[in-house]
Amino acid sequence: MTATVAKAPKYDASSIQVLEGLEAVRRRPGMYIGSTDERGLHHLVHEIVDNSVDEALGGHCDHVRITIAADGVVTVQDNGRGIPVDKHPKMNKSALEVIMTVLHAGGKFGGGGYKVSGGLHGVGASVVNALSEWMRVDVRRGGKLYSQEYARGVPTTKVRQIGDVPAGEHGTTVAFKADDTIFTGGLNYNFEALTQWLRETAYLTKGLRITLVDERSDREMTFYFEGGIVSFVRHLNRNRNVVQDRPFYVSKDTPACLVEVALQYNDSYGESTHTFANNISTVDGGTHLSGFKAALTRTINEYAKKNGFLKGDESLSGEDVREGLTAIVSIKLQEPQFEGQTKAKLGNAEVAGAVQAVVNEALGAYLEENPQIARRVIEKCVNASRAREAARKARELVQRKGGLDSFSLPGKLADCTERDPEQAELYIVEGDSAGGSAKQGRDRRFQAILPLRGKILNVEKARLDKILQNNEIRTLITALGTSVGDQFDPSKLRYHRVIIMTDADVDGSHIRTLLLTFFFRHLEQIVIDGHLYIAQPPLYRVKAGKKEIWTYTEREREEAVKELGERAEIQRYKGLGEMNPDQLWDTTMDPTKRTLRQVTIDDAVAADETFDMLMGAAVPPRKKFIQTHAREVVNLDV
Ligand code: 2B7
Repeated sequence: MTATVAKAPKYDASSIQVLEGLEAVRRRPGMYIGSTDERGLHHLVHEIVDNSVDEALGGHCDHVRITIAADGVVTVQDNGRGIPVDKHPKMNKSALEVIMTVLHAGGKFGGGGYKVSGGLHGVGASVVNALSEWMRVDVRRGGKLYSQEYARGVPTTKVRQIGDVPAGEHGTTVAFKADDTIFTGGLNYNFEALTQWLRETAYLTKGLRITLVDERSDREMTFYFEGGIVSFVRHLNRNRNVVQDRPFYVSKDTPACLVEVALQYNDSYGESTHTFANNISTVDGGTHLSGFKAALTRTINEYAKKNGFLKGDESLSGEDVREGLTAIVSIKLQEPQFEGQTKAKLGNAEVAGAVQAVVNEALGAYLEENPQIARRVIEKCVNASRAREAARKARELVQRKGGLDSFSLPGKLADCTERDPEQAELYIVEGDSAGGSAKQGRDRRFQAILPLRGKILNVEKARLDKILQNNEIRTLITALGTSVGDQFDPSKLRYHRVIIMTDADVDGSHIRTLLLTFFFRHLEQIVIDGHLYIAQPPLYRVKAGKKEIWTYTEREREEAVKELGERAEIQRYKGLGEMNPDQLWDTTMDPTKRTLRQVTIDDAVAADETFDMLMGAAVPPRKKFIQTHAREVVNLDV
């Protein structure tokens, strides 16, 4: 495509304003699109696509197609009404040109209806234009094809009619090449990141078909969900056993906002509620979430009482009614206010009451009309409530018997003499024999050893009351000193280094995963505070004469053989039990020589996902990701 060279521009008041606006955007792009890295780059695509989504929300468009070309040009095409091209009376310019060149012009156009494009940044097409070395807009409207081109936001052509289109064809096409003097990291659009966002957008925009074509890698993906957020809920529950076949769904416009809620229970113990305002994911919740929770608790309690599921003054807590719940709460409103550090929490106060009223009414009616589903849901909530009560009693009982507090340290624990948690370490060791070596090899002044026998319970699939029946878990909690559940107090941790030491084989890795799951699920603060570690026993001993080298990787082994000569003897360690106490100390426990991996959580939500994948039923991919791989900490104490 060749750009027509601009004629000398005519400088009037409005064009000077335009230039100043574009200047401001180019000088401080971060203020408008957040950043100029990959996220910022994707932001450009979001801004343009959001305009198509708004057309779809108004019922004027049902397909948008996004193409990423090999040269970095992104083309977005919709079959909406086409941006108006007629003269804007005040500006004396085509409406199209105003929309594409005047900062914040968007708000003045196409009034009425809810706009996702006014969202978090909601800066509009003119900002994308200003940050593009080249842009072109084609409008199909009233049987004609119009077009205009721009360079860094400045028109290089007039809005021209360049042809005809068949009757009934209409829509807008925006093509742009981001300015690589601003996006200095390169125009590397990430297919996965874009599909993730587009999939979510398609769920939230019922009936809109979204196609992403990646010409760089010859990939194409189309998202279309007839059921909108009902499909979203079904998708989230796709690998679960559901309590009701069809999700509950309500959509209602209120003076405060348009409310849409879909929910469906499954037989797990977890909760998965996602909230959105104007298609923006509000991961920190806010007023729409509060309104939803309040309505759910109230409606279910009311129905349960009225129909004799609860005795006397029994009632279900919010947690009880959300056990096994999968829900999407999506609202659209005129002027969303996003709060908090990450701007991921909805602040509009009037929304809480609106969502609450809509859900109260519709869910109440749903329960009345579907007594069989209501019974199943409420029995599930009552079970949850009783289990929670049982867990509380079990904990109290264990505590009274001295089972979870540090006054009754388990017999299997070989404690250290050090009493200052900062100096003390606890090695959790797999099996009695390795435990024996560790006990003999350790420095008993500050190293405690807790041998665990066999596999601990898979905590992903059980509630706390059940988990506390497991002896190995009880022993571990007692040794840690923190208790668990609502009694959990991380400040009582007796050792500031808790080190998981398992064999370098499949069983060892399974036990390690089970332990990690337990820590993530029930003792998360210990992980967050950086107290959890994984020991790194060696894989080989390479020996020649009196010289021996312990190696922890295949590469180190090769190097050791080179160093000691071909006649070196290589011994592979399969289990901790194969090392004698001195060897275990030398290779794995001596603070001046050992390597520990610190376990970190980057993102709790994604941690869930990883553990679900590893341990539980398969669940949906969620938005965040997580690092469960531990960071390397070499010779921590030196
Ligand atoms: C708020 C501004 C940006 N706009 C319209 C009408 C349709 C329309 C648009 C659009 C991106 C890539 C292909 C309204 C709205 C401007 O005013 S923007 N379609 N699509 C779009 O930008 N897609 C419109 C009323 C009557 N006729 C047309």
